Amino acid sequence: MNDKIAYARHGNVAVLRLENPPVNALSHAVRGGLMAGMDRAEADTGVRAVLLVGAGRAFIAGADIKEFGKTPLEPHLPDVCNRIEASPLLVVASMHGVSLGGGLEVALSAHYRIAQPDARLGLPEVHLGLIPGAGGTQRLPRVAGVEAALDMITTGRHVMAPEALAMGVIDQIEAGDPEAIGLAYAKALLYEEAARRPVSEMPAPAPVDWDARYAAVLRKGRGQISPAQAVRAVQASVEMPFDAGLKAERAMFRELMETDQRQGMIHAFFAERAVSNLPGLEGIAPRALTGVGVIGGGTMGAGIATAALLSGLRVCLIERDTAVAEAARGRISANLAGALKRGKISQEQQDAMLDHALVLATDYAALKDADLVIEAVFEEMATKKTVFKQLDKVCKPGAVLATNTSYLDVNEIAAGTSRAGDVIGLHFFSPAHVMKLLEVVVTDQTTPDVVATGFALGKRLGKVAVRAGVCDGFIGNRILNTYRSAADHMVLDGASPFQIDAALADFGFAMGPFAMADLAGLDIAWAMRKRRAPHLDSRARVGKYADRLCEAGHFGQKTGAGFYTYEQGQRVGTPNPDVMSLIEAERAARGITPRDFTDAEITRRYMAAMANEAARVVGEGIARRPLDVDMVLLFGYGFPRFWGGPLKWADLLGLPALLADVERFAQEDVFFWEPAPLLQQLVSEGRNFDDLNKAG
Ligand code: 3H9
Repeated sequence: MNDKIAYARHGNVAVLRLENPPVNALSHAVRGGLMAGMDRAEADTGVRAVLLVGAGRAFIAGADIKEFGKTPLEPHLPDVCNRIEASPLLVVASMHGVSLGGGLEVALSAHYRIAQPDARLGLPEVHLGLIPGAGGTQRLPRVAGVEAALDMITTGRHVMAPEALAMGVIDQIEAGDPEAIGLAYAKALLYEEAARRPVSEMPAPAPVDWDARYAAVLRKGRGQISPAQAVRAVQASVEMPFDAGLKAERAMFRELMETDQRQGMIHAFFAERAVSNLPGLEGIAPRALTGVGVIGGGTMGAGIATAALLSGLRVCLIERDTAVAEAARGRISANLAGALKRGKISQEQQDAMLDHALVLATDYAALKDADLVIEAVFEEMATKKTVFKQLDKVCKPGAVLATNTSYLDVNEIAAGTSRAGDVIGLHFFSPAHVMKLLEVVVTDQTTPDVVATGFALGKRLGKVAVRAGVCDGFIGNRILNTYRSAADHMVLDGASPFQIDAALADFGFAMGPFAMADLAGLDIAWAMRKRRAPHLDSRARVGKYADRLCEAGHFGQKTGAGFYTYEQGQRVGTPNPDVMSLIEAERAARGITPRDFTDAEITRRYMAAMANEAARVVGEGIARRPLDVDMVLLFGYGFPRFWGGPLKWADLLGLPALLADVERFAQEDVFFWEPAPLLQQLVSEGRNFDDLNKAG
């Protein structure tokens, strides 16, 4: 026994209580303690049953992810599970909070399972680039059938206790103290002389069309391997005897453990949690937030207001006249109706938000009590400055004044007020009530408690908040601008936008840059190009074909045509036949002889441009750490989670290889492909981006 497993005797039941806060992860010590606990219970005269229960807020959240990538130490979890199941004693699991991954596998090794009504169960290993590796793919199909098991394992989705009961994964639901309930259940089972019930002895479930399932899951995963591999593991549970199935599962698990995808996804898991931990802000209390103001009720302002309402904040939204304000209310109402439809809020909550929590006004004076105001008006410095002048006049002392600008200089906006320390950028992504990313843009003068308030708001709204410094485009849009240019250059030199989109979708992006531009609206990038044109370095290459599309009124999805053409109401288009002739005309005018690009070269150039600019953003201190950039791209730009982010991708590729790419490409365009100083420095020191993450 050890300090991770408490042993107690209650009559003829032995209780093994896991005590490994915060979530009872199955670390080496816990696994050892469970083995020893089972030995002790079996040797303890008079004990007839064992109850497994977790202390604190969860039964077990799974294997200890921090141990992944290190040499696995005995006892291994599959052996612990088999040991539990094979016990001659009756084994009961009492589940509360979460039972995830190895946690559910331990429970499935018990002979009976009881759970709290709000308990959550799941096998989320695919989100870590893995499959269950301690019998989950063999035991779950035996208790719940192949369909339910495939659904849970390939999606990693969590299931609430009532659904788990209906699936046969648990035997009973009861509210109360997990240990007391588990004890009563174990005693009742003993009283009824219930038999041991090892899942491994249950009959194998019925087969399905495995190849079709494999192909469907592979397609849906956009290049992610583990969900498809999970289909093969479940197949083994049907086609092989239990022990052979376990071996097959173990082999697949070990193979996946060695993949880059596993590393990328585990990086994402920890980075998502580390991103909001802000060195230097420890102990700094955020300002109180009960009511917020939003200036502007367009798509962005309405989305921000919706997010704030959904989080329980009061919202005062300012528009220029009553008619426009009513249109904003319509947008918010439609957003909330979506939340109601998805079961996120009740009808009463929706009514309360619209009738009481939301106030629409046309006079800035209505903001006098707001704790924080977010401006979401037209992207133009003069307009923003006018708004901030008025806010400065009406807002109470201590109110946080935020701008949702996506690229303007927040220092300049702040300087136009008498309270620059209270000014911050809060850059939401559209639709703001859905997208998880929030860039918290900190100016030279923003005070620490205002920064803390930005992060507190992000947390309250359920966002992944990332600190960014001031520059054109902050972290995300600045890097986007660079990799979009790389795509543009490839189009000028011979690739088609459609080949580029397809290659990047194969890499795992939700969408390629041209399909994405169609979705965002080609007019947005067009306006940006016009804004930048006077400041552009003469060596910069910028294609004109997209301008030609815009001049013809093709702004992408919203006009039915852009790089692709869209049938009425369709979001997936077919290549616009006019695009290639525009591009060919431009190549001819520039004297470019087009050449072929392979898909691999397209991906390599696009990623190299992204990672090189990301390195520059970190080197300049715009992002604090490489992982901050990774999270921005993951949560705001459709970057494939299984690569962990552009700088994790760079680490996995190897920084010398990345630098060699950049230097090779620089032979064609020395201006665009200038290596980032930080990249050069890390290569010369033999270090990588993760070393910087670890250094904080
Ligand atoms: C597995 O089980 C493989 C097996 O099939 C086979 C093995 C052979 N390990 O998220 P939170 C930490 S794979 C280590 O902020 P919440 C987390 O880092 C595993 N640490 O809280 C954080 O630490 P810190 C399958 C873990 O309430 C703290 O706990 N299981 C683990 O929002 C609090 O976490 C999973 O994939 C872990 N397994 O959410 C479950 N889990 O405070 C992954 C959490 O230092 N975990 N921590 O930043 C989760 O989904 C969420 O963390 C959970 C709690 C829902 C549990």
